Amino acid sequence: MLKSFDEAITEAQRLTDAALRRLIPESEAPEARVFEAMRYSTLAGGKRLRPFLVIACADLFNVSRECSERVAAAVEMVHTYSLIHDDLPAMDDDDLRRGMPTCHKQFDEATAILAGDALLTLAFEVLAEDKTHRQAEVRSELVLEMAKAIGARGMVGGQMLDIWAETHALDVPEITRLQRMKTGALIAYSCAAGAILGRADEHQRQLLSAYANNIGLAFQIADDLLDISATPEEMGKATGKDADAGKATFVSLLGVERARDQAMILVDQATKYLEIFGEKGNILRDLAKFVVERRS
Ligand code: GRG
Repeated sequence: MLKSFDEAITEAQRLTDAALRRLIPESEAPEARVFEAMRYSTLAGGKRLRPFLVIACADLFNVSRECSERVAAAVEMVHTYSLIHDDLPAMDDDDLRRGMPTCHKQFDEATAILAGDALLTLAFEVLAEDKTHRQAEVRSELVLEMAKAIGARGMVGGQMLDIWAETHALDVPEITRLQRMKTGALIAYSCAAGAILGRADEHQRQLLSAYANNIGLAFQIADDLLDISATPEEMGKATGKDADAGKATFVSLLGVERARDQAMILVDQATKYLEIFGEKGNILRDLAKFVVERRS
């Protein structure tokens, strides 16, 4: 029987949390503090959107949950590392994340840097382990594509551009490139990972990649809209910081109405790429809508 969207996202959250608890054990060793900080930040909640994408895309190809939940947890580790480092005084200097003190506030700066580093490294360890997929070729592709998505040509490069944008006025194509790298690349990897695990053919991979690129941008536009309309309580973090810093966003460049329309167009386009998956694509269709309708 096909699951409802709410059941599917709750299940993905449960699987991801359980995998994270298993993969980041508590420690009694003198270095326990770094494990504590890793668990603190990864288990602090969050929508688990990226793990959900991994699991939902892998489900299209009937991948076992033992495999997809490990990749989902690895993606969430990378996402959490990026949040921990983004919150540091040298970057955004934020006090609140997921409704709780940021990692460096709860622990200290050095511990937060190390917890981020350790999560990033552990993610690659998990992807490379036998349990993630019995075929070494699949594991190697998961590792390679992750490295490409989050390095200087992907997420880290996007973050560098974001810092550069503090002193340079960006136009819409430039903001689009920045966001594709900063947030879009890990979202795209989440979908690609499901297809890699499922040994999808080239056509299926291209369709999922096009779907991911569209929802990645829609996600960012929705985030820009929430940044000016939602409360810090709803978002679990400070809001309005881009506007205060005079930074260009999709909303500042397009205006609220056009930004909202553009997000809806991207969601419509995204769902068109799912046609070949028939009913099995329903969860991903609902997920595309959730990305723009969410309140946090
Ligand atoms: C490598 C330091 C470093 C940063 C990489 C991705 C990134 C750049 C920084 C993360 C900070 C940030 C505000 C990114 C914008 C994208 C965004 C809204 C992230 C929050 O993702 P959600 O909404 O968060 O999925 P939850 O808490 O639900 O997981």
